[in-house]
Amino acid sequence: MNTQNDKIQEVDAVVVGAGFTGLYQLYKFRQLGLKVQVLEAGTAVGGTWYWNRYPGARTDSESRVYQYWFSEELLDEWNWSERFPAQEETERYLNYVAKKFDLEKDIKFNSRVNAATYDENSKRWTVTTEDGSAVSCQFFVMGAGGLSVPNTPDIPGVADFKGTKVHTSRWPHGGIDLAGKRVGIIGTGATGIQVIQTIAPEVGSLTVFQRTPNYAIPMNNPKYDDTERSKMRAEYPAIREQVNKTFGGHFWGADERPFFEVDQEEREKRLKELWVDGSLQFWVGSYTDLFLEEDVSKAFSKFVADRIRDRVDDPAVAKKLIPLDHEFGTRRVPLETRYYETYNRDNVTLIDLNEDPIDHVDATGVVTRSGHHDVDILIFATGFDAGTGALTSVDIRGRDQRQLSKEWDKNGINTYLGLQVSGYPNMFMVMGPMTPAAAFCNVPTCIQQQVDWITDCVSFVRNKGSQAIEPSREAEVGWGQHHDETAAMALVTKTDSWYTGANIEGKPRRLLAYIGGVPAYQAHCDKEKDSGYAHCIFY
Ligand code: NA7
Repeated sequence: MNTQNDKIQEVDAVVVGAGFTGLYQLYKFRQLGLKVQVLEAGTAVGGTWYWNRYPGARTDSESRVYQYWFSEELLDEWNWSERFPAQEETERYLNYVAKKFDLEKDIKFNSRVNAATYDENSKRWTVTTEDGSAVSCQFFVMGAGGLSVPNTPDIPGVADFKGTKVHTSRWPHGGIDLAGKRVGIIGTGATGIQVIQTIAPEVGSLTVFQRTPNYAIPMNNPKYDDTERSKMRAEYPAIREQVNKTFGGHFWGADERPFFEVDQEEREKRLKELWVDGSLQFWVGSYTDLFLEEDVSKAFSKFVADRIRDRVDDPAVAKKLIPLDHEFGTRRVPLETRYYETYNRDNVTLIDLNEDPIDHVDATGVVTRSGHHDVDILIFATGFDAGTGALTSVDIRGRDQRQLSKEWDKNGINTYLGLQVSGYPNMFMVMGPMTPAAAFCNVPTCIQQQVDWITDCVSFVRNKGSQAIEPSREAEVGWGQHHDETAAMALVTKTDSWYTGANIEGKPRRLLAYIGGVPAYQAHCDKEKDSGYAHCIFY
């Protein structure tokens, strides 16, 4: 191994990433008495909330569930200011956690991991970073996030653009002066929607290049005062239990009665109530068969489309904002704040790329079939290489020099419980593919469960006197089959989106996340643990 430093740092565990996962994994490994090195590409902690500092960035999960549960003191001390916190607040929270538990001393910043190699003789991993330094460890945890590798489409002429171009997840720390500028934005997913509704009043003009519209729900985001926070704290013990019992890791469960078997008056009343509630409950916590039955998702689509029409002045624009190629809930449903009204503004233009596609970008703007759109700033809200991107962008080599990215490319993705891969002993993934965490979960709920599982597993290996663990190939095949069977029932599998890898050219199409729900997933994980990791091989 060629490294800059002669002396390779030796630790028990390396954790990649200092976001929600990395901080908690470090805390938990320390409790086991492990020497840990966290490697983080950014200059500070925060992960998603460090990188995604674009205007309007905020969680679509509620603050009461978008947090850690491991410390009563932390739960007592931290005061959430609103129901759906903005990026700055969540980033501040994670910094607070890092300081409170003195985590930063074991985190190396500016350290982007580019390779990790397993040595069968020593049963250790060598993890290297772009600056050439290396760390040797027994346990290797990839916690670099499921949505962390930006997807910037290769549009002809982009390199010629003379203005400012930026991907939303690489928004500069000093911000971008947008006042009065001519801005173009490509992408209308959850991110694009947040940017568009936020910057429209500030910019000179905003041209939105939309390929696929989404069904979005109006966010109801009240501020919290001390009274509200006390009420919320009293509910924490119940919420902490509940998050692991609901399909999506939030605190509300869905009605399991078939939608069309519920009395019409009752279900209409329920939809209206959920609409006013203004959260993802309308989607994930309404009716279970919304995810399975097309006529149910069509009924939801109609409900939402009617409301979009009510809010957009120009019927021709409203029509473009209503999806034609998919039904409600079959792609990630964003929350919005006056997003649809944004299109009533004189300074906002919607370009429907289906009828007016982008031809190329030139020095001064974007050229579509209908002509030239002058822009000073071009924003790419074009999403991520989700689920697998963070794993395949690192050169990970397991036993016999096998290479993870090549294997997945050739054979498709294989994992056991989305936590481990056969042939890669002592490597663990958090938010990896084939787990609810990869898309269908309130992320902190799933991260905490996975980190707890990994910590227990590592503890077991050490107590057993073994040096390494990996899942059997049969276990991996079994999990893959179960994953695919579950996916086959879900409507999301039939729709193009990052959920199925369809947003990345050449990426094999397969539902990335496990859609059996959080309780079912956790039961599988618990069973493996309780069996003494019966489907794993020990060295
Ligand atoms: P998404 O949801 O993947 O959205 C990306 C958007 O960018 C979407 O509207 C895409 O259109 C559009 N896109 C991507 N490539 C192109 C090209 N080449 N031309 C035109 N438009 C393009 O990413 P987000 O960042 O919004 O959200 C990701 C997740 O982060 C979100 O679901 C939350 O969980 C948090 P398309 O739909 O592919 O037609």
